[in-house]
Amino acid sequence: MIISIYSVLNRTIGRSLLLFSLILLFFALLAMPDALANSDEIQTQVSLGNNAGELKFFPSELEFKTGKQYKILLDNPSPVKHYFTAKDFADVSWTKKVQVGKVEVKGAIHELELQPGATAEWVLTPMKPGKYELHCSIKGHAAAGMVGEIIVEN
Ligand SMILES: [Cu+2]
Repeated sequence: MIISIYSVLNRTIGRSLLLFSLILLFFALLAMPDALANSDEIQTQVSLGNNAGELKFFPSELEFKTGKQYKILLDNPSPVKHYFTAKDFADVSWTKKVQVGKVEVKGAIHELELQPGATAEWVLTPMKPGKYELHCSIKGHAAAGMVGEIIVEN
């Protein structure tokens, strides 16, 4: 009788402890990739034009490393709308999300259009080294100098 109570208690405590540790492990694993990603995320600021109306990217040359996660903070301080168009670069990158205000857009992204005063965050990981072109798709802007280069190194 005593032995059977002991074994039932032992089994119950053993199981709940096991369950408890499994639940802990589950949440730890759940939280880990996010924590790792956030601590490794590299922020890069890119302005599309400036308030003087210059047709340029600031900076016009961007450098990335493959396999690292970047948060590209885009803003348009100029009086006209602009595009951040880098199709080949986008093709060799894994986009986690594009965030605009409280909206997160997931999936493949190739270009972003920013209205005057707009900001957006593009979180991505470049996967392949190379030199990729960047331009603004608004007619006449690239010809006027609104172009850039994206360099991805291993
Ligand atoms: Cu433009």
